[in-house]
Amino acid sequence: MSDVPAVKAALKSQAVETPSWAYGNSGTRFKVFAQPGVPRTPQEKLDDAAQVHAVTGVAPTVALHIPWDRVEDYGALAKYAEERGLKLGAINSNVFQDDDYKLGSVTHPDPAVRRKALGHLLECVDIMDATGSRDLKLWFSDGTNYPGQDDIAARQDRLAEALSAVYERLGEDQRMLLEYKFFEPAFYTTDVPDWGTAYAHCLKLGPRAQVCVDTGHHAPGTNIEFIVALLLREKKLGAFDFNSRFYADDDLMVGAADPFQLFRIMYEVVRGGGLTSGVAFMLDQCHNIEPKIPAIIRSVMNVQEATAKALLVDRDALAVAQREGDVLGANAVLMDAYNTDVRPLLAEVREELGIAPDPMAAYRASGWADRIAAERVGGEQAGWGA
Ligand code: AOS
Ligand code: ZN
Ligand code: ZN
Repeated sequence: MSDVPAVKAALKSQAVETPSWAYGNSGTRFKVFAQPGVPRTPQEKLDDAAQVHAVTGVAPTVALHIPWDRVEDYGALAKYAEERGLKLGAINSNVFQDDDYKLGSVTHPDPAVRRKALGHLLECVDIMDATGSRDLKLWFSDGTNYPGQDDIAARQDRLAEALSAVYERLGEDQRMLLEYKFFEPAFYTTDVPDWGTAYAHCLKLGPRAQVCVDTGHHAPGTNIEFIVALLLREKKLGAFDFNSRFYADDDLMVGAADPFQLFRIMYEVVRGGGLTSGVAFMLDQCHNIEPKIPAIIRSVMNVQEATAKALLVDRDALAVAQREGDVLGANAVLMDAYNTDVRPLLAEVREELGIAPDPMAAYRASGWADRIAAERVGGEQAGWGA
């Protein structure tokens, strides 16, 4: 049976990183529905993130996106975060929104565009130095739309060259997280389409290059927990971008579409030691119609619930059933954990952390939503609906 104090300790130490862009307005290509009180500055995004951390107790870091969070002084922004009990997390680069990147960024056929893209990635490492961030997250929209449009293998060479220049620039305690996505915006080839491509590049680069698994970036039916198990085993799982999807890269709240899948993923994380090996549990979501801060709180809670259930799996009983070839018994052990209502356990964990047992109610009671709606006028669009 599970050791409840150990389960609680693991839940208290798990940190979920929230993305700055989830606090701002975002939408689909059809419409951005503006919401009252959304942040107008990176500082206001941090103010909101501090509310999420205050009521959940487990969201102490915030991922930034450059240039959406561009400021004059990143050291000062880090200090601002610290004053609110937060730290700045992964720096997300952006080599997808300039006209120059129509045919790619680091894989573009024109060396001048490649140089520009690499310059941005290196600038992101400078920013990491100033913010004290550990992780650089790289997602490339690079790819082609038509067969013959460009040389598939040559693009891999160009990608490898840029990645290795960035890798060389990383400090000893910094990491590079390479994110893959099977399509969109490119519709024929994508230069980093899958975990295998990301893994192959990271393997060549070295131990400070690891893969980021965005849960919305796979073809329907893909067994994501298998990928997670394999990457963990190879010490190449660096991070998650958590969200959920019904169709493609929907960026809905994690755990909303398929909580069972999230549990299966978290079970592999727990089983593979990923709770303590530096894997970053980041959210990458866009809240288009639901209120932002409560949606982020809900997502953090969903990650915690899946983690709690994964921690409750009776590993000894599972091992016995597996050894004995007891197919149904083994499955039942897993399902027992999944079907446990972990909400009372998490309420206890929160009380032990000195916060209210129900984060949603605590946020509602805080009055923050009314305050920002009154004080902030003219909030910004996050940048895009990815
Ligand atoms: C794109 O689809 C991705 O999920 C990325 O993680 C992207 O970098 C992120 O949305 C912020 O730019
Ligand atoms: Zn992502
Ligand atoms: Zn995405």
